[in-house]
Amino acid sequence: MVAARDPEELVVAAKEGDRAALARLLSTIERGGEPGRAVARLIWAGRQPEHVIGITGAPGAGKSTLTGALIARMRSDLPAIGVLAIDPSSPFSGGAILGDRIRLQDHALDRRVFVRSMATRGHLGGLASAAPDAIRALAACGYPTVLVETVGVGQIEVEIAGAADTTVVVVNPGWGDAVQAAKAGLLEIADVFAVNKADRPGAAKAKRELEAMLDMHLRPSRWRPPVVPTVATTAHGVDELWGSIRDHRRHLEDTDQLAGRRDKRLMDELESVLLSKLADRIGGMDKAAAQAALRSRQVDPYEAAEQLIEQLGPGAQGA
Ligand SMILES: Nc1nc2c(ncn2[C@@H]2O[C@H](COP(=O)(O)OP(=O)(O)O)[C@@H](O)[C@H]2O)c(=O)[nH]1
Ligand SMILES: [Mg+2]
Repeated sequence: MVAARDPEELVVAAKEGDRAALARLLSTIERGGEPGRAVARLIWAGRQPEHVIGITGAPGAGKSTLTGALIARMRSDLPAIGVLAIDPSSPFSGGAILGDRIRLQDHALDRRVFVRSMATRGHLGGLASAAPDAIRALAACGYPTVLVETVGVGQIEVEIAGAADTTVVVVNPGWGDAVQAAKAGLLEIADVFAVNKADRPGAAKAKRELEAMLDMHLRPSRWRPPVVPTVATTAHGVDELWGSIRDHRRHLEDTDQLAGRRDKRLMDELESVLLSKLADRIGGMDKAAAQAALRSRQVDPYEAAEQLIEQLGPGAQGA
């Protein structure tokens, strides 16, 4: 039963294993506003995520297929898995979104796998703050291991991918110059590389190129991302991929980096919430006087901005 419920009832039901309630709870988070805030507050104190695994890469690289194959493999080691598929909102990807849903539905009947798509529609800033809440909600409701599929193209997507404990960057053979990965910032966020579609020519070359890139750019003390060839469609290499993901998780724990990463993630989250709140308040400002002063050249843009910032002072009302 999913009649209108208040956030508290919804959270209680979702924590008790009511999947429809969890779905509604995630929708509430996604919509944001005061109900989203209320849910996020209730979830905050709940069970924390144990392992957040980001799967990122270009559209069509095979992220969803690989996610599906990984879930199947992970299920023999883990009691429950949450999946957050962050869909690009561009009209070009309408088909891909549908495709994702169908592939991921292989697991829809598995009660211990919870798959959720989240759209980036319109408000990217909103998504950046909704994703951590959604991950916490999945963990609090019995899915402490969470796979997050994102398209590693935009800044926000890379940020979300980088917010995982372990980030898998999916590339393909013939994807050619690894310099592109470096440019996209993917080299810094990769903890594991999957060279997917290894059934196609050029897989060994792609692996060699990536290894060479790592030789050049990696600090010796750093975790060296394993480069794992996979064929997501046949699950070839998926066992090794899961092994590398677990190795990385263990490495973080053994080197006391897990807590540090999570702390950094939380502080980043604070920054982005702060920035979006400030942006809201800046948007709502009465700028007429400062603009007039600027137009008549009484003040320069810096002074105009400083005058406006004073409006945000102690007396200013919150957004
Ligand atoms: N040949 C081959 N095709 C694959 C492999 N993995 C995925 N695909 C295909 O690549 C296409 C895109 O896959 P999808 O998982 O939707 O990619 P995503 O956009 O990164 O999520 C689909 O047609 C898949 O069947 C693979 O390992 N080998
Ligand atoms: Mg996909």
